[in-house]
Amino acid sequence: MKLILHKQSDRAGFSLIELMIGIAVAGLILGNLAMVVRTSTSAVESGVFGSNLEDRADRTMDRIALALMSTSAEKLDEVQFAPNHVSAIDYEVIVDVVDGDPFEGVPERIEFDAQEGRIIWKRAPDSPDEMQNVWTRWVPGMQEGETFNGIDDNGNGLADEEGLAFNRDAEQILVRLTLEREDSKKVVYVRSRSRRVTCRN
Ligand SMILES: [Ca+2]
Ligand SMILES: [Ca+2]
Repeated sequence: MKLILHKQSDRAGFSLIELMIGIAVAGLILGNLAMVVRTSTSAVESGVFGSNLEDRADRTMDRIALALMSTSAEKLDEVQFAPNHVSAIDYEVIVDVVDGDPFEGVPERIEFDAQEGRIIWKRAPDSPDEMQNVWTRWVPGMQEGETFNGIDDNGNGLADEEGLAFNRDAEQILVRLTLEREDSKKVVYVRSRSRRVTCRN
């Protein structure tokens, strides 16, 4: 009987140590788990942030391309061949063709507002009837990989091109767009798009 009691006492002491080890191990596991959850949440957030910026770059490029597709390249004299480029474009959408001659609508303009980092679309620009719409924000002063030094740093044939840049190639217009945005943790995301747009004849 004595032996049995002694064994029970030993067993009780061992259980306490086991419990303490168990608590410590559980604490470690929970701590690691919390770290994993935090890391994955942060990865998901940064993934979402990056893909939102990509969507915005795609949508803005689609709108620019759609507008330029509806105009005639003959009217886009101000858009020059590389290495020259412009950051605003004036055009008129062809709304109809009468006896073979295009009938153009109201003048429109797509321009880069460098001060605010925005792309602005204007209908009837510089007139009392002017209407405008901001197509996107977060456009940096210069294209991705470009710095203001008189040379073509990013190797795209244009020197010191702005966040929105147009240049001409035969009857096509080359559009280049960079978006840049900082998240709450000061991580900078950059997304760039370029497209060759064929204008209507
Ligand atoms: Ca360049
Ligand atoms: Ca440069």
